[in-house]
Amino acid sequence: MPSFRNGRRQVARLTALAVGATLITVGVTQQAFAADLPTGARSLQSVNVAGHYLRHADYLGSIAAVTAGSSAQARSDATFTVTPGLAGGTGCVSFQAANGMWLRHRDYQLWLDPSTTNPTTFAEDSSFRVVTPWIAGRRRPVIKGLYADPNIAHLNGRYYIYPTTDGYEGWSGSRFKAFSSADLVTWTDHGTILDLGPHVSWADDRAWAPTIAYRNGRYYFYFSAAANIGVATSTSPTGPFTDPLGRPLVPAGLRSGQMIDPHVFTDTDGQSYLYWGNGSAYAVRLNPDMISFDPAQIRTFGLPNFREAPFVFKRGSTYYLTYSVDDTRSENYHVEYATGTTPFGPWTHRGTILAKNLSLGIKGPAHQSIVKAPDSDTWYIAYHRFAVPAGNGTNREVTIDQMWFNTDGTIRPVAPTL
Ligand code: FUB
Repeated sequence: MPSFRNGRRQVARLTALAVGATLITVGVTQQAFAADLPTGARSLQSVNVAGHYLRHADYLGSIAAVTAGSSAQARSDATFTVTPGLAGGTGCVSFQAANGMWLRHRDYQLWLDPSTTNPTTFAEDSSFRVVTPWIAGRRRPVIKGLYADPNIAHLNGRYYIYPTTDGYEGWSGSRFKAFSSADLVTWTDHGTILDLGPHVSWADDRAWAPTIAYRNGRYYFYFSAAANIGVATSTSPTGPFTDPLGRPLVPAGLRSGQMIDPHVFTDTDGQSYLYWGNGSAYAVRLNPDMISFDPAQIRTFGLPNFREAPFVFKRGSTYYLTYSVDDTRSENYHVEYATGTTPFGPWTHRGTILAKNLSLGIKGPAHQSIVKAPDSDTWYIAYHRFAVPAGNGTNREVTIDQMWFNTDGTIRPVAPTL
């Protein structure tokens, strides 16, 4: 076992620790909400030194590289049970190691000690407040609760996410909600924007995978419902949305596979395209009214491994068609992509950009959507994964990571983060 008795310089870097879905900073006075408190066993990954975790060795804390291939001892040393703070008080936590000792500070260094050490100060020395972080960081999941299939868009000066409301057996949810944010960090819940029961006459359940588009002062909300695709419109991105057709835009059975997972891409010339599909990928030009198209003009693409969730964006003159592979119930659900020179391809398959990371407990990360920060070449990918730590294919959560390009325009594999 390596020694970490190398003084306070290294230990002093431990100012900010990512704990599960919560960013913790030691030493700031503003408290977080009690609901944000992490509980249970966690590993504490450094915010600014990738792959390094808070670890104890020889009773001294440090940050150390820990991977799935590390020894059982190293992985155990990097696991703490997060408990209500021994010193008491809202937003206060303590960290107990697997050997029963507690993380505490002594002479400004971090130590592992039994609770019998210095009984007068032990509780305070081994308690830390959950507070507003010193450095920018994102809370995961970005939307609290069970949501999936996030469609992220930048509209009217704000970011919006339109997800599937998850947590229902058989994905049988019936309502759509919207969330918005100025900074991708703090999200406002706008509540239900479309409820299949009262608002849609032709479907009552399987409210899945919506997408949004804007044209001429109106917002167009495309959604899957009972394996059809519908469209609803509003003058606001947060609704209320109403169904102008009174029937599906893409009815079940129009083509092979489920008529689900719509996405609308609007090209720089103003032409909008509807993409959708499960099993087969389809695309068609939308008419200028945004609520009709010529069925004779539907295209289908042969995309390797395509399952569902086609999402197209354009960078420079290159069109990127991203899509989800495998089954959303599988930890292997992941994102692949192809590039083309037009919105209809031809498509060149480029491989995987996002997949599970079991060393972080990240499973099934896919059903992606991508947004560019305004006036920049900064790109973000929103996607869902099995809720961490105990989710599955119907208990999923939404998160966002930055997405980078190589100089040749290919997309670098996204490192999914907690
Ligand atoms: O959320 C229901 C379905 O699961 C979506 O339509 C698929 O893309 C998959 O994520």
